[in-house]
Amino acid sequence: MSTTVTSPDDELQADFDALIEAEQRIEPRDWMPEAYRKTLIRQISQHAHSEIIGMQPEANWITRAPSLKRKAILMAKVQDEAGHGLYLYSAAQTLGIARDTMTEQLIEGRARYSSIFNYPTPTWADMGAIGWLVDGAAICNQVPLCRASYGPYGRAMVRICKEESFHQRQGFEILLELANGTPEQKQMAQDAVNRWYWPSLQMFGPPDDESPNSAQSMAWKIKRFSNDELRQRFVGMLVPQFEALGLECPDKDLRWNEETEQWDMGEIDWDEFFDVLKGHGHCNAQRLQHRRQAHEDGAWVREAAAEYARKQSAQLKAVA
Ligand code: BYC
Repeated sequence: MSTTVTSPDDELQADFDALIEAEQRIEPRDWMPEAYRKTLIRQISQHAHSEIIGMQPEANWITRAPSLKRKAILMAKVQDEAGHGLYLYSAAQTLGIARDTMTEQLIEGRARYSSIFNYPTPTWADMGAIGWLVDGAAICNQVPLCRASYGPYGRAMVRICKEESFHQRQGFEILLELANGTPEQKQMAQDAVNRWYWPSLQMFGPPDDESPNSAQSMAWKIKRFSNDELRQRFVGMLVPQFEALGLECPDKDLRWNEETEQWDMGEIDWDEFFDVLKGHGHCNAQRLQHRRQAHEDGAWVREAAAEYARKQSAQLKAVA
């Protein structure tokens, strides 16, 4: 009689597969394949860096917001983004990577962050376009991530999505006010939307047939939908919102296709996208330089916090 010999690793893999199959969450205490851990670190750290770098284009307008109310809202939004970065760095730390390592990878230019944050923000309407389009795309991408198979990532996403919804509405409202203002204000809103529309579609990542990570990430239930599926969903959401704003969609080829029941879109400039990923966008160098400077300027805060923690722990030991 023959028996099937299984190694301890096979059993662990089988337990992991069963958890994924049953839509259960993988938690930091659970065994996981090394490739799953690495994929999560790649995506979560990139996501965290995006939140942190993403503070810069909007922070650029805090001192120039057109009213006290707008300034308070923008400050709250930018602070929210810092919070998102911190939840996500914490989620990545549960996978065994140190915060310092992730920071080093970012400031040395070895880590990715979303392509979208390498575009400039020359007018106030850019604050509206970022909130509406960039946070809008982020929500579309992140709502399914609330069901990501890795517990700490999915849970961080729930809170982040609630805050992103507020961000998206405040952006829409800025644009609505401008679109209903003077002809110059309406034109400023249209120009900003023209500049942010295509990069916001690129946020979802390359087309499915050029997305090397999607298939495995979907099999592991980290990603729930493909890049193109989410891009479709996003465009479908925008169409009635363009009408409500009274602004024109920059994609003149956009059509609903009755046969495929999909949006046929104009050509997305993927050469530009890959160029930005290589570091050649308008603001790549500036964003990294600014982050590096902020890190250096904050050295004394980190040193003071470490010294305070050292004294606290010495005091506790003395009492014990
Ligand atoms: N930008 O195989 P693929 C926010 C890379 S912040 C740069 O499809 P995957 C906000 C990709 O990493 C929220 N790189 O990859 C903050 C991969 O390269 P590597 C930002 C991109 O991972 C402040 C390669 O291209 N959201 O909302 O399966 C103010 C091939 O791609 C991009 C997130 O970070 C891109 N756009 O799917 C306002 C979402 N797209 O890593 C707002 C979390 C692709 O192999 N991330 N690449 O060297 C994800 O959902 C997924 O990682 C992606 C890509 C859909 C982005």
